Amino acid sequence: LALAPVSSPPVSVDGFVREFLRELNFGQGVALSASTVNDQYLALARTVRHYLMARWLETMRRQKETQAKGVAYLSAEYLLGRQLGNALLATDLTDIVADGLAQCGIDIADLRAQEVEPGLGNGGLGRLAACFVDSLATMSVPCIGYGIRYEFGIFRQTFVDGRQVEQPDSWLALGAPWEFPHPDSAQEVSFGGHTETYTDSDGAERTRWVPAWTVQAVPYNYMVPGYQNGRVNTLRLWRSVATERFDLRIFNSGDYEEAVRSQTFAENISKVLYPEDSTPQGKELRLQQQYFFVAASIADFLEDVLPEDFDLTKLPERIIFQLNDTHPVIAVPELMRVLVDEKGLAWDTAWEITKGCFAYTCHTLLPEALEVWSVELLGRLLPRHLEIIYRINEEFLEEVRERFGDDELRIRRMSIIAEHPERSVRMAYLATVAGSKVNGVAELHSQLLRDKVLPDFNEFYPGKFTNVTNGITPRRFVRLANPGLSELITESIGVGWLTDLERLRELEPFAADEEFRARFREVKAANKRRLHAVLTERDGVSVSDGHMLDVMVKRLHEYKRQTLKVLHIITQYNRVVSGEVAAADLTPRTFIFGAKAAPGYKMAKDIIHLINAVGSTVNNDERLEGRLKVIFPPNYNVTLAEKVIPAADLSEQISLAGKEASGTGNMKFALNGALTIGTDDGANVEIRQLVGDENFFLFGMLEPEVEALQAAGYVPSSYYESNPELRRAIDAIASGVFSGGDRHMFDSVVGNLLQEDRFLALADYAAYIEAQDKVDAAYADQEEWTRAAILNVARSGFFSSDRSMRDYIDRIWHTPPAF
Ligand code: DL6
Repeated sequence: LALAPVSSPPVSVDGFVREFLRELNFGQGVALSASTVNDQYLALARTVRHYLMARWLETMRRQKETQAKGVAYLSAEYLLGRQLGNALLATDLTDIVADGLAQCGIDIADLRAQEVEPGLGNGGLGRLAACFVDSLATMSVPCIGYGIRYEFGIFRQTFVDGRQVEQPDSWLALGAPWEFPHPDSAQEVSFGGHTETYTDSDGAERTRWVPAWTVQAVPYNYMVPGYQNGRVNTLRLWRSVATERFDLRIFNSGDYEEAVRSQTFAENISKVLYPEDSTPQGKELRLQQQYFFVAASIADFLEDVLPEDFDLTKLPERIIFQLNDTHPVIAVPELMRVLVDEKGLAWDTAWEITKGCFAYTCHTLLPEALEVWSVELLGRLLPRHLEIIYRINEEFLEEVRERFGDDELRIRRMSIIAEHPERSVRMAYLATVAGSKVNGVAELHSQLLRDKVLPDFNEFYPGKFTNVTNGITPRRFVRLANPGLSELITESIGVGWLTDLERLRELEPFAADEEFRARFREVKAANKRRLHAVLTERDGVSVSDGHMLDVMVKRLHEYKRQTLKVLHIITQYNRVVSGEVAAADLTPRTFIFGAKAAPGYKMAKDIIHLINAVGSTVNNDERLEGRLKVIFPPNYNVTLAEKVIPAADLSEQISLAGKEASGTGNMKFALNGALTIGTDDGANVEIRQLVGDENFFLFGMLEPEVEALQAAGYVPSSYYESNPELRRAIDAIASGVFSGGDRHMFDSVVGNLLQEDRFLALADYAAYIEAQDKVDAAYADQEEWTRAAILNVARSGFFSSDRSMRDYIDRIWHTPPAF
C-alpha cells in the first residue's frame, strides 16, 4: 500500500460544508439540527485544523529531514488569545467558512464568540511569547515553543461592589479543540532526594542524582500557523500527571482520599498559572512548575526531536534555548546535569555546549522582580542542580578573580549566590553567566540593564549585552482586530504590508489627503460602535457617541500609575463641580480601564476599588451632563483587547520613567491609530522618536531626573501642599466624595500617595494635567488629530514582531529561515 501524504480538504464552500458536517456528525456525534453552538464551534475548529494538518506534518517532516537550526522558546507563559480567527486568516478560509456556515444556517460570529481564549499568561511577557511564535512561523524559522498547559489560566476577574473578586478560569471546560495530547510521548520529571558519588566502569568518579519522587509530563501540541505561507510550527505545552494514578490497595481499603493523594499532588504542578507578574513569589510550587516544564522540554528535545546518533558537541549549531525571563533558568543546570551525569560528557565540554545553547531575555527593571530561590528550597527540591550551580559559580568567580584580583566587594556583588537576607540563587545572574547573549526589550531598558542592573557583568562580558525592542504581530493586532483599517490600508498601498510592516510608511502622504482622513475617521467611528455593541452585550455598559476614547489597559501595578489617571479624571470632575469650567466646555471623554490585580497585591486591589468608585460617582453626577464617563469592564483579556484598542483615540502609557521595561500595548495602540500620552519610558521612547514629537504627548520626568529626585529625598506631600488642583483631587478622595461620605474607604491609597508614593505620581501630576489639557485642545481640531493618528500608523511599522524576530536572529540566534 502506497502511503500518500495527507492532503487538505477541498478549498471550496461545498468542500468545507462536507468536511464541517462530517466533523459535526462523526467527531462531535450530533446532527446539525440537534447541535448546540458549542457543538458547532468544536466541529468548526476541528474542520479548520484539517486544512492546516498537511502543512503541519510537512513542516515536521522537513525539519526532521534537514535538522535545520531552530529556536526552542522556553516560556512559562503564552497568552494566546482565541485561535479560530487566526487559523482562518492563516489559511485564508474566512470567506469560504462564513459562506459555508451560512448555508448551514449558522452565523460565523456566533461560533467565534463561543471560543474561550487560553489565558495562559499574565500580561505583556506571555503575550510577547505568543507574538514571537506567530512571527517565527510566518518567517519560516524553525521554532518549538515550550511551556505549561495550565488547567486554569489567569483568573477571571469580576467586580463585587467595585472590588475585584477572582474566579477560576475553566478554559478547558467546554472542550479544547486546538490541542493534540500525546500521552505516549510523556517524559518523566524527578524531584527531591539526594546525590551520591560512584565510580564508573572506566574508574572515573561521577555523581548521580537519586530523586525521591517523579511525575509524568504529558505533551499537548498546538499548531502555530504561519501567515499563508504553508508552514505550521509547534507549541508544546506540558501537563503534569501522576506516575502512578492511584493506589488500588488503599482504594480498596476505602480510604479514597489517600488513594489518589499522589495523583492530586502531581497534577497540582500544572494546575494553575501564578497570577503574578513583576513580583515573583518564591513559592515551592512555582519552582516545581519551572523545573517541570524545562526538564520535560530538554528531555523531549534531546531524546525525541534530535536524531538518535546526534553528536552533542554540535548542539549549539542545532538549537538555541531562549530563556523568556528568569522563569526557565533552571534549564541551565538541567542541561549540564543531563550532559554530565546522563550522557557522560566531561564538565568543561558540557559547559561549552551549554553556554552555546542558551540566551536570556530580561523583562524587568524592578529589583523585586528578579527571581531568587533560597538555597534551602532549591537544594531540597533539586539537590543535584544546586551542586551544579555552586560549581558554575565557583568557576565563574575564579575567572572574575583572575581578571580583577581579589576585589571581594566585586566578587560578592557578582556571585550567583546571594548571602543576604538568606542564602539564595540569583537566577538572572545564572542566566547571564550561562547565556551567549543577554537582551533587554527596548533601547532604554537594555541601556539601564547594562548600566544599572548588571553593570559588573557588562564590564566582565563585553559584547554579551544587546537590545531587541519588543514587537507585536500585525496579523492579530491589526488585520484581525481592525479589519476596517486593514482594508483601508490595503486599498491605499496594496497588499504585502502584513508581512513587511515597514511598508506602512507608504501611508504617510495620505495623511495630507482630506478624503483619506475622513475614511480613516469613519473606520475609528465604526470601531467605537463595534466596541459599544460588545460592551453593551458583555457588561451592559455603553460607549457614548462623539466621545474621545481615552484608554488605559494593562496589569494593575503601582509603577504603571493608574492612580495618576484617576487623579486626572478627578481633576476634570472637580473643575466642573466647582463651577470653574462649564460642563459644556469639556471635551467629551470616555475613559476605559482594563486591569487585573494580582490577588495578593492589596494596594493594586484598592486602586481598582477606587477607579470603580470614581467611575460610579462621575457617571451618575448630572452636573457633568454626560461629558465624562468611566468604564471599567472586568476581565480584560486578549479578546477584549482586540475590540478596545482599535477604537481608542488616546493611549495612556504613563509609567514612571525607568520602570516599564518596554510595554507592548503602547505599540498596538499606535499601530491602530491612537495617539499616545506617555512618559519617556520603555518603548514609548522609540515610538515617540519614530512618530515624531508633534504626534505624541510627552510629559513627566526623565529617568535621570527620577533618580536625582529620589536621591535628594522625595517628599510627596510637598507636591500636595503646593499644587491646589492636586490637593483638591486628593482631598476629594479623602473626604468621601467617591465613597458615599465614607472618609476612610480609600485611606490606604491616599496614605500611600501622600507618605510614600514610590512611583512619584504626585511629582509628575502637574506635567500630566498640562499634557492632558493639550490633548483636549488638540482633539478639538479633528483634521489635525486624524493627520497625527495616520502618521502614528504609518511610522510604527518598526514595532512588528517580525522585526523583533529578525533582530533576535541577526544578533542572537543565527537561525535563518529554513524552508
Ligand atoms: O517584554 C514584555 C513585557 C514588557 O513589555 C513589559 O514592560 C514588562 O513589564 C513585562 N515584564 C514582565 C516581568 N515579569 N517578570 N518577571 O512581565 O514584559
